Amino acid sequence: MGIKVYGSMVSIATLRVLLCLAEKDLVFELINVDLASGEHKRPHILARNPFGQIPAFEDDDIKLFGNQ
Ligand SMILES: N[C@@H](CCC(=O)N[C@@H](CS)C(=O)NCC(=O)O)C(=O)O
Repeated sequence: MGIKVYGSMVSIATLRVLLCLAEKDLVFELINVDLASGEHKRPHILARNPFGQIPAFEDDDIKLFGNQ
């Protein structure tokens, strides 16, 4: 339930999303994805972003992701 962002505080793309959510004063949960260990290429992230990149955004049934 609620807004979930799968990402990392060392990811500029993640920080862009978090900035927008903060500007709108929205409550969200950041689920850390460890880029250094390649976690973004593992199945639980690929299921949320088939390009294997972060961030991936979920708000109940709304699922968003980007790519290059
Ligand atoms: N246009 C995408 C870019 C996402 C992106 O480049 N994410 C980087 C981290 S900042 C990433 O996942 N890099 C790992 C990779 O490409 O394997 C977005 O804004 O969501």
